[in-house]
Amino acid sequence: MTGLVIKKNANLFTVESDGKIYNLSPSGKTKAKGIFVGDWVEFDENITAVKHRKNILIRPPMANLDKLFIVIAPSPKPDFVLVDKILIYCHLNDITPIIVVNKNDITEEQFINQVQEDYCYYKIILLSAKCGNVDNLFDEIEGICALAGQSAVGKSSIINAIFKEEKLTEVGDLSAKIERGKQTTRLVSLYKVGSGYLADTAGFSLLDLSFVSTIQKEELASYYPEFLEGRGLCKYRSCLHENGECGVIKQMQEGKISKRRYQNYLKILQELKLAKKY
Ligand SMILES: Nc1nc2c(ncn2[C@@H]2O[C@H](COP(=O)(O)OP(=O)(O)OP(=O)(O)O)[C@@H](O)[C@H]2O)c(=O)[nH]1
Ligand SMILES: [Mg+2]
Ligand SMILES: [Zn+2]
Repeated sequence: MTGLVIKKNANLFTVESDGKIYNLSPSGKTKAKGIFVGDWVEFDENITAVKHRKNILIRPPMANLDKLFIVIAPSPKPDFVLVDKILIYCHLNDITPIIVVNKNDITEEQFINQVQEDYCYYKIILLSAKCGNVDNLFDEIEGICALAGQSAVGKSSIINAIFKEEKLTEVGDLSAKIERGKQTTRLVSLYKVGSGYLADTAGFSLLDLSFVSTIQKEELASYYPEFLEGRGLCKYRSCLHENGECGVIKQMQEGKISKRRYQNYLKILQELKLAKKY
């Protein structure tokens, strides 16, 4: 049979298959440390094989992430370099990013307008976890989803609001809810929400973004969808879009590319260059 690993506890795995739950151990050649929450596995009495995975995250440890909600809020002041790094991470790992502006109850229009301008190539949704207004996010859940974002933007509040509305179905029934409360270790579990799964990553603030230093500097601009047109206009194909006869700079000056996105691109580029030096 085939199922989805929704929880891992040491060497014991909770697997969902056709709406049924199985508690399984790995068999001889499959090792526990090679199986992650989010993995599709084959099993009989034990887990016998792990199916090919499209991506793997180290922190939080999970596999096959389809969609990532990148949460920001007017307060704490957003770290947009961080947002852009997470977006690059999504592009690299075949994950659909959605930008979530939480704390809509205290958000000024100007803040939202700026975010919409900066991230016009991405889907943006507005929420207020405080007001229990999380339907926009609920409706977006499909496949395996998780939340990311800096501390205090409201990730735990969003997860709690979703779980409180009894929108937790089947797999995540009451027992799962009770368990959530006492989860002290940094384990990930998947809960069935709407037509997909939401990872309970309430204890995690950030992804492991050390991958950024492994990107080639020439490659970086390709992770900015709005740079595509401008890149075709640069004088040199090796252009890093820092100066000279550059289509990206030109488009930024013409207001076709967000200044903030461009300036933060330069910051990330500098970081790459520094990392490569050592
Ligand atoms: N006004 C307002 N405050 C909110 C909203 N959502 C969360 N908060 C507040 O923001 C603070 C941080 O919320 P958390 O849910 O703990 O944030 P977090 O992202 O989980 O933070 P970490 O666990 O540290 O990563 C709390 O004081 C919440 O009450 C909202 O929609 N509106
Ligand atoms: Mg939290
Ligand atoms: Zn250029």
